[in-house]
This record gives sequence, structure tokens and C-alpha cells, in this order.
Amino acid sequence: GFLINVLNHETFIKGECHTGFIAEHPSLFDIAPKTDKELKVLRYIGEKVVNETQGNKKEFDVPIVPSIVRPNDISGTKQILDSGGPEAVVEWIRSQQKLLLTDTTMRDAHQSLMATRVRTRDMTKIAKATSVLAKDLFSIEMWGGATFDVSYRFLKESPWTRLEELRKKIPNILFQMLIRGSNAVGYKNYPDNVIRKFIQESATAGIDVFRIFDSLNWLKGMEISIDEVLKCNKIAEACICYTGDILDTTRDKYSLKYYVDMAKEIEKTGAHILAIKDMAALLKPYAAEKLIKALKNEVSMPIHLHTHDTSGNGVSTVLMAAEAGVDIIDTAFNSMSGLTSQPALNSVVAALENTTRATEINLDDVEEISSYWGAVRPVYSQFESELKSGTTEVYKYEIPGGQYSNLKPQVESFGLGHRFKEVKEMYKIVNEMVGDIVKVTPSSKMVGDLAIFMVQNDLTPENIYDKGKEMTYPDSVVSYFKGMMGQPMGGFPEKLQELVLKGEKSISCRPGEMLDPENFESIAKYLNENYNIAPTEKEILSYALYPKVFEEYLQYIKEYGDLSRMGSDVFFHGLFEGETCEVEIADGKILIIKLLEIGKLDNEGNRSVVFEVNGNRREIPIHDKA
Ligand code: 3PY
Ligand code: ZN
Repeated sequence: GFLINVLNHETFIKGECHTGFIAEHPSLFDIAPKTDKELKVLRYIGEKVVNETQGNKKEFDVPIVPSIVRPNDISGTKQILDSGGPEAVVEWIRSQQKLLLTDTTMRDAHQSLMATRVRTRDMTKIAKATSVLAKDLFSIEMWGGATFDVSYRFLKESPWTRLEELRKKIPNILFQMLIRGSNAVGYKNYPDNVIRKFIQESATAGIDVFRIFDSLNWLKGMEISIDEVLKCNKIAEACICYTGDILDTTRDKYSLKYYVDMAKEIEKTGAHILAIKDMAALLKPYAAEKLIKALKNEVSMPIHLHTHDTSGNGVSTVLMAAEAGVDIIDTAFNSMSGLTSQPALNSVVAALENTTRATEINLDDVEEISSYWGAVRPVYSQFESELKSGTTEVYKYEIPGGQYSNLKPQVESFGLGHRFKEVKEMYKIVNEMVGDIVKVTPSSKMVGDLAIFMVQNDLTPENIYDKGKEMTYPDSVVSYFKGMMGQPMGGFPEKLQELVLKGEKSISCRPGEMLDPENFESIAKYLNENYNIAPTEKEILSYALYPKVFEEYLQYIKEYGDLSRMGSDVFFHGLFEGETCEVEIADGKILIIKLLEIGKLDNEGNRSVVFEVNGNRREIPIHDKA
């Protein structure tokens, strides 16, 4: 080992080796990793086992990928779009009697069940099989919402690469993303040129259907997005976010008429599909029937229903909507469905067999995909909420599915875990205080932030109205009352607005009209100078959307390398002593890594972690932070 180590040493290779070299480098007697890439992988696993898991890991089943052969001429909804444009897709939808399904497993399902943590690798492994076994899907929602942010922030992988790799493996089914109108895939309004460029780049990378919403149902907030999607010749699916309960005649702010009127306004924008976005699972089965019937009578656009199963009524809502003539519905493969996720895809397929709205999806085929995801899921169990059954309390609190699973950890991070119920009650109260608004990212986050703020400081609404002038409110609350999230229906409650803004003016125009265009060239220059990269348009955009998160990602990659090809069980749980894994560090270049031993603590607070890599012994010191 020693001679090899010397010969492989960077200094030796560069020919800078002088006589004192060996004396100055006692570490050469260690069995050091051979390449930089190898070192980074071992360091990652070493850090994980020393400072997080201490080598404790349960055994996970290996998810079974169905072996399938894909016919060369496979063709689906994607080919209709590519050959005939969005109009051809709309026409095709209209000519279908069957209920069309979208699968959300790769986006909303894991966003709502496991804090958006599913890694690209687990998606690409099942992608080809999905393209064949689920070939009759209308679309796959696999991008947007929180996935963009989380993939950089927590998974340390590029969301763009995810999109491009899945696109290659699934050439026949439409890809769909969720875009928060002028907030894109973020939590604040971006300049118009960022929104436009983001849509252009997403379209080139493979997105076909853009589901666009505004967090206050303010149509103006969606204008730029709709316009740009139309220009890109992709499918613009504009949303009405559903809130309240149209069956409850004592609440009339969000009545049937409100939704029908909004649908008519959306139709005028030229959007291709109308989406009902029921992000908090508030659309009860009979309300769905009533709403879809009314909309079908009043507008001619195809209708796509998105709901969640938080209340336990999800499949019923879908079936009632199907009865009323809805064109497309969102579901997730069974093992990734239910609770805060979407209603169960396989169950809907089964329920509709031998009816006029039978989906033509093969149940045995989608069972195989569902089994795969069922085996993937335990690796992510640490990110799941404690919710074990559907709960009707969502009807009361109106907390969206994605936020519901996130709110508890957020509340705990403020040390308020024991007051979670109070926070939920406060969420309802805050909703009334801020004007009974539509709650979906980012307006839902604002309501959550204020609710936590009030519980944390033991405040009641009365306290706020009495002493609110001296308080400093969460940023999101200030931004809302300034008009930077758009305009809520019925306007802002004036008294609270005054207390929050303390004399500052609010705007009533589109926030994008106030924001200076982003300077992409200066971002490119900055990234080039600081990270020594020639950034792609996509990287420039990532920085424009999330400067800090993107920089942290770049730094992380520098330290640990690109870990996207490491198995998720290893990425999240490391290895146990004696366990072997394979990590692909470049195309076709595989390291077979066995963890031999997590060594004893030495005088400097380090542990020597011993591996075997492709048959060779390697040791690296890892600082034990405990
Ligand atoms: C998101 O904006 O990410 C959502 O899923 C909203 O429901
Ligand atoms: Zn949703």
C-alpha cells in the first residue's frame, strides 16, 4: 500500500516531490482513498455513521423493478402534444369517454407524505417500467411545487437533472409540473423575466403541462405564467384553488357562483385546461358533484381535478366528480396514496372497471409499480408524519396537505410541539383575521407563520388589535399586507393592515410590475468568479430563484461530490458494520464499498472509519462531533 500511495500522491504525480516529502506526509502510511471522488464518498458515509447513525441501520428490502421490454413504437399523450400542439391534446381529451388519470407519485404524493424527500434515483429506477405499465396515464406530475427547492436544499441534487433523466426514460406520457404563478417554485414574487425564463427552460427540459395557480386566486398573479406557457406552445392548465364549502350556505364568500365566475374569467385567458385545485381536501363528494356539473355547464374547457385524501373522502370525491363529467383527475399509485397525499390510483381504476368511465389502465400492471413504491417508502419513514388515518379536522382547519405534514416539525422547531393543537386552532382564527383567504403556498405559510407567532407569544386576536402596533410581525405577514403576494378577494382587513404596515404603503398592482428585471449576466459572472464554473442557463435561474440554497448546494458538491447515484438507504442511513454497497461515481465506474469498522475515539476526537473499497482497505479519520 505505501508505495502505491506515494505514487498516487498528487504532489508526486506533479513531479514536485523533494526529499523531505515522505517525512512531511506521515499520512502516506495510512491506507488513504485513491481518488478524490472516492475520498468524498467515503467521507460522506464516514460522517453519516460517526455523527448520525453510529452504524445503526435496519435492513431494507430491495425494491423490485419489473423487467419489461418497451415496444419501439410506444406512443401516448406526449406524442399527441408533440405532433398536434396543445389544441390537439384538448381535442383528444374531449373525445374520451374514459376518466383520464394523472399520477402524482413523483411530486405531490411525496411532497405531502414525506416532506418532498424522494430522490431522483428512486424515480429513475422505475421510470422505464412506468412508461410501459402506466402508458395509459394522461400525465405524470413529477416536478414543481416544493420539489425544486427541496432537491437542492436537502437532497443535494439538481432538479433539472431529475427532469431531464426522467424525460429520457419516459418518452410517451405528458410531464406535468405545479407552478405557483408569479412565485414560480418559490415563496415570493419574482420579476417577470425570471418567471418567463423559468417556464422556457422548464419547457425545453421536458415539461408539457404547466399547472398554474395563484395563492389568493388572483388572476393577475397568473397572467405572465399563462402567457409564457402559451408562447412556448405547451399546455396551460390554470387553477381555481378551492376553499370553504359550497354545500354550506351559511358561508357565502366562496360560493358556487364565485367558482363559476372565476372559471369564466380563466377561460378568457386562453388557458387550455381548467384545474380545480383542492389542496386542503375540502371538496366533499357531493360538493364535487355540484361544482363539476355547474362548471361543465358554464365553461367548455376540459376540467382536471386535484384533491387530497386527508379527510378520508378522497376516492369518493373523485368518483362523484367522474359521475358529474370531470375529464381528468389526480391520483397516486396506491402505496403512495391516501392521508395527506392524493386518492388511490389503483383503487379508482378498480372502482371504474366495467363502467362507462373505465380508465383502460391495466390493474395488474399498475400494481407492480405500486409494489415498487411500497418497498421504497420505508427508507423515507423518518420524514413521514404521525398521521395514521384520515381526519375530518381538515374541514375545520383548512390546512393544505403539503403544509399539514410540515407544520408539526415547524411547530416543534419553535419548541411548541406540545401546543400543536393550539397552533391548528390559531390557524383557523388567523384565517379569519387576515380576511378568510385562499390558503395555499405561499399564503398558507403566511397564515401558519402568524399562527405560530401568536401561540409562541401567547397572543389572542384582541391582544393584537390592542397592542399590535409595537409588534414585529413575521416577514411573510408583512409581505402579504403590503400586497406582495397579490390581492385577496374582498381586500385586506384594514385595521390589521395598518398595525402590520406601520405607515408603510401597500400596493394594488401586480408585484411583478414593481420589481426590477433580474440581471442574468451578472449572476453568470458571479457564479463564474466564485465557483469557477461556466454556468448553464438553468444554473443561472436556480441562483435567481434561490441564491443561498443554490450556493450551499454548490459548496456541498465541492465537499462531498455528486451523491445522486448513491442508494437512498445509504444516503439517509449510511451502512452498518459489515454491510456492502455499490456506489456509481461516474458512468459505469462503480465502487464496491464495505464498512469494516467504526474505530475508537482518539485523543483528537476523531474516529478512524475503516472500509474496503473494491477489495482494498481504506481508512479515513472522521471528527466525532458528540
Ligand atoms: C405547492 O405549492 O407546492 C403545493 O403543493 C400547493 O398545494
Ligand atoms: Zn396538492
